[in-house]
Amino acid sequence: MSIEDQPIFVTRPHLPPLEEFVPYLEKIWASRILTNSGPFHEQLEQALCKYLGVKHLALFTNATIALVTALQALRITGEVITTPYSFVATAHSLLWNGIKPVFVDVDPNTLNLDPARIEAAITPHTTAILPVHCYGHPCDVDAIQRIADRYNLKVIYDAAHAFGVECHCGSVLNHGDLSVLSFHATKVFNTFEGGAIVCPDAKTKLRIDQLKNFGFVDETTVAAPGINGKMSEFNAALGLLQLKYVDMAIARRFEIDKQYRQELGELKGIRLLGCGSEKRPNYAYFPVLVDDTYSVSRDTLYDALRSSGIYSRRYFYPLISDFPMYRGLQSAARENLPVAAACAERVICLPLYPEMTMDEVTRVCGVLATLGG
Ligand code: T4K
Repeated sequence: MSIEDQPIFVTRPHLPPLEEFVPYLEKIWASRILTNSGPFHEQLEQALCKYLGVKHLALFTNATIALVTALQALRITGEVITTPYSFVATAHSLLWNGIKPVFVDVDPNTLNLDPARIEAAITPHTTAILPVHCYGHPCDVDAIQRIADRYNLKVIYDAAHAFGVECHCGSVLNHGDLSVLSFHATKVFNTFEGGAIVCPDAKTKLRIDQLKNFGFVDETTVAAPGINGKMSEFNAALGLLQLKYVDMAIARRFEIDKQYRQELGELKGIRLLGCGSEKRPNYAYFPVLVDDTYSVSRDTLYDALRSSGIYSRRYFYPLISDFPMYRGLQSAARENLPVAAACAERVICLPLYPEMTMDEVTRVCGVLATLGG
């Protein structure tokens, strides 16, 4: 198979040199501490707080369980305002808590929840807002907080894409009541599977730590119906090692993002999403929107890329509100979500990962240019 025929996937997880991981494994084997807040777990929580510039952080087995637990920790009930333009786990976390999602449309520039549309969706049952920093681009955190303060609502950010992102006032993870990160294989920082809740105070962190450990307060007391959301020592050890490389990985992502922008910037009908308002972006994804002025439809482009061995993804299509467990909701109606619906029909996330070569970027752009020319 020649280099031109090698498949290119939307992402490829960054991994450290295997030999550097072996000493961590030796420590685990020697101590026989495999999970339940072991030494690597504690070290990673501290190291991440420092790296991310946040006060408290609780590690989890993945972001989905972390989202479910974040809602439980703040005793959220009734209705929660959220975005239809996300990975399905965002809304699933509400259903797992018996909460009704209320979908609100997104801003056409950021594809994040549009603050101008939130107030109209608030009812006496609304208790919280669950926005997503989509593709790692910060939401309008100040506008969302103003609404939350006015109506006494909690804000939980799904920050699955926002590892390391800084907005105008430092880490974007310090906004809202809680933020949830994902360390899944496909993310900027991965621990194979993993996630975390960022929280502002030790009391909330204690409650979250209890909830992720079945609700145990001590050996004989269970205070709430918690879940098993704990991160194992294997994943935590890997996280410690990955952290040494994450700045390098983000720097490399920046170079690839730049190359895409140079090669695609002038291509008619292909709209690149701006970098957003972040002071420190993480270049988690490279979404492009295929407009009517492009020569073919989004799906024809998607198929053409596949025929060339390039496996882009339509994140986020279909909209969450179109899945069977959501589409009966009043707020899921298409007329309520015109911007999100249009973007879901037009978006393609092109491959972007630290080990991607510039030749591979050019190969991807070549397909777009040939079809569009
Ligand atoms: N909130 C938001 C906003 C999210 O985007 C996500 C997850 C969550 C919450 C929940 O987080 P977690 O509970 O997962 O921590 C992927 C991921 O599975 C998912 O984590 C992610 N969002 C979502 C956007 O993308 P798929 O179904 O597209 O993944 P998959 O397996 O097709 O992987 C994409 C490509 O990546 C593959 O074609 C090849 C490559 N790959 C993938 C994996 C898993 C590898 O090279 N190695 C791997 O191990 O959902």
